[in-house]
Amino acid sequence: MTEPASAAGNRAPLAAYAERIAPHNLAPLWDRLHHLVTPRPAGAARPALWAYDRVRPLLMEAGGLITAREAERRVLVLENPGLPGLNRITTSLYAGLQLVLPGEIAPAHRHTPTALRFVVDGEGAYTAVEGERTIMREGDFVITPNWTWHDHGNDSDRPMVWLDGLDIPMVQLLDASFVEPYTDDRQPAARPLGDSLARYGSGLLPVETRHRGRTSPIVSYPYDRTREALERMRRNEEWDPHQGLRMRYANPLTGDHAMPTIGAFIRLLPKGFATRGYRATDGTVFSVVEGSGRTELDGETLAWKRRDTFVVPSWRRHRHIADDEAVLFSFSDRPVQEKLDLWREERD
Ligand code: 1HN
Repeated sequence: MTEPASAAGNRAPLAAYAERIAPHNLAPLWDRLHHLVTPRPAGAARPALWAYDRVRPLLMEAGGLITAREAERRVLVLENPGLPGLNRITTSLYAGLQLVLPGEIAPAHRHTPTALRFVVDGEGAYTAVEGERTIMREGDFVITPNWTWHDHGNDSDRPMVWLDGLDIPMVQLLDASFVEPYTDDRQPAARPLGDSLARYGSGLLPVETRHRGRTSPIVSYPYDRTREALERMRRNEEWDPHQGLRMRYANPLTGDHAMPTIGAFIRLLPKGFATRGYRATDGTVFSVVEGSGRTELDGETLAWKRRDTFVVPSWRRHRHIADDEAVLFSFSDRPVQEKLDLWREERD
């Protein structure tokens, strides 16, 4: 057998071959293998920070240009600078900052992506999910399970801003996107305020009712309860050198993550605390609830303060340093990676 030309360093016949097979919808894997399966995560997402004091005036300006009703959702998409035009903050997640002005409503609809809201600024607007209204306050974590009717409104006298997190890129990947408008702007209130928290959030569970779906039945995890849980745990000084004190929002029916596709976490870092180097495969979005500090990644520093949003991509080694006592909310695709046996972490 004669040696192929490529062994002698002549790649021209291979290039010609690749061109010739392309019209047949064929491609040589040997040209692509090393990009296709990389030795480590090699996504294009970059670390980035959105300082709230910069974004807020721009969001308010949008408030003068378009109503929540016209926009359907008046949101500034937080687009990762490494993924321009893709509406992604990480490879697998969408995030945006949403503004609802006093007196406005964002009309009811439902869709197959799952959404979380994390309240950044303001108090008194509501989200209604499947007939249950919940009044939103800073630091509250609110869930809209996929294919549930939801609308927002602001009956308070202050603008309300929250961080939206959705699994849209995952739904796109699976090509399973559906959206439907409700027949009315608002859905009727079918349950009293605080109903789901009362039923499912007290360490007790209703025996006779059956909840459907994989998402937590709790619509809102209010910040006062979250903060109290952190405060009580801190008394035992349960500091993990890599995490500070970190807790996970859970589905009380299963103990699993609160949402099947998005994991949400809250963490307390005492003043002056510096976490040790850490990396994991779940690219993570952070919202600063309290305090200030910085996150150091190899070669980059993100300096953050209250209400800022920042992102640490997959497998980027980083450490958080708190200047004051800090509380960080975060979310990622960790539940999906865990279910697929893909999730990894590395601790220095
Ligand atoms: C959506 O329904 C909301 O309900 C927010 O507030 C952001 C981004 C893309 C698609 C649907 C909301 C969204 C969204």
